[in-house]
Amino acid sequence: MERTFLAIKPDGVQRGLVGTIIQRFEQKGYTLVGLKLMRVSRELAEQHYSEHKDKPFFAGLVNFITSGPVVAMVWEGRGVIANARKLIGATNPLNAEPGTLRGDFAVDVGRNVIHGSDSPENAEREINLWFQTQELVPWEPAFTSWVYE
Ligand code: DAT
Ligand code: MG
Repeated sequence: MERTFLAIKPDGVQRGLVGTIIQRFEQKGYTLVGLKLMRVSRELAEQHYSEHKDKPFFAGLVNFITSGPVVAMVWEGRGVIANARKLIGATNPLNAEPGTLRGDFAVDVGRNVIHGSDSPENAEREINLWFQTQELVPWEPAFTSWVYE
């Protein structure tokens, strides 16, 4: 089953959106297999966002993601990588559709509440970067046959 890495950014935690965000993915029918509240080191932030290291917003992005606690998560389910991105919405919340997390809960691109892996390659890379294997908990929810045919 496919897995993706999601992180509620410091703005989402500070604004009390942790429960709401987790609920969205639970209600969709996806399965939480990893979860931790943590402060992000500069080293982890720079590795996580390494594809953006030459962008003008990189320094601000690293400062922001290290500025407060983050909720790091791994979610599992059919199509979860692409569908979590759809539930999250466009990078710039001003372009994010209503009904998406960024569309409903954010305004500025530098305060867009949540991160989600954008491809199977990045999902694998980010899960391995943020989580140890023993921190991930495989389990089969009782609802499985009511979500999957
Ligand atoms: P996403 O988070 O949707 O995958 P991304 O990978 O292109 O977006 O960029 C990572 C983060 O960097 C994004 O969530 C917010 C910030 N960011 C992106 N583009 C930006 C810009 N033009 N100005 C300021 N911050 C930006
Ligand atoms: Mg990205």
